[in-house]
Amino acid sequence: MRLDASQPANETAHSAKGFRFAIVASRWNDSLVSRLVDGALDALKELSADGDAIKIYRVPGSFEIPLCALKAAASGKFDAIICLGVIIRGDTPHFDFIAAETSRGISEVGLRTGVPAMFGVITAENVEQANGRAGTKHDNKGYEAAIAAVQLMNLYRKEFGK
Ligand code: RBF
Repeated sequence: MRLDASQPANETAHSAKGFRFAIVASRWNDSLVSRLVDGALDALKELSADGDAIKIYRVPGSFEIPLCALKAAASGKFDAIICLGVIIRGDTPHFDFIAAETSRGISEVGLRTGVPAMFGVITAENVEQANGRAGTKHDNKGYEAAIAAVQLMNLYRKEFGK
């Protein structure tokens, strides 16, 4: 399924207005991660997020994303946490450990705090593959993660009041 800012699944226009966002992004593979951050910012702007509603936290690598995301979620300052990173397999077995812990940790943030934590971490075999997922709009996992965050927050607010 493709996530589209202009045509949400339930045909109600989703807005980011009034919601507060933390973006937690890793510095490892910085040139690619910065494109994910830009993609997320573009999406939030398109969905009318307030100018001062977005805070960006940079952490060393993807492995460090979950703890920073947990602290941001637990602070009560944000309605959603958008986690962005790039993990490239290359030829190291570290890939599997880092990728598994990062995804498990991000999932745990949402379940522990009730604050949606979006998985915008690219796990790729090589730089070319990662490049293709850090393009523009729907070819950018940061853009897609931000759209998904706004859809979720609107869903939760409508159905559960928060
Ligand atoms: N962090 C990433 O975000 N992406 C990577 O592709 C990545 N590859 C790594 C490969 C090795 C061999 C090591 C030791 C670390 C790597 N890291 C990577 C950094 C990791 O997420 C973390 O910041 C460091 O291990 C410090 O805890």
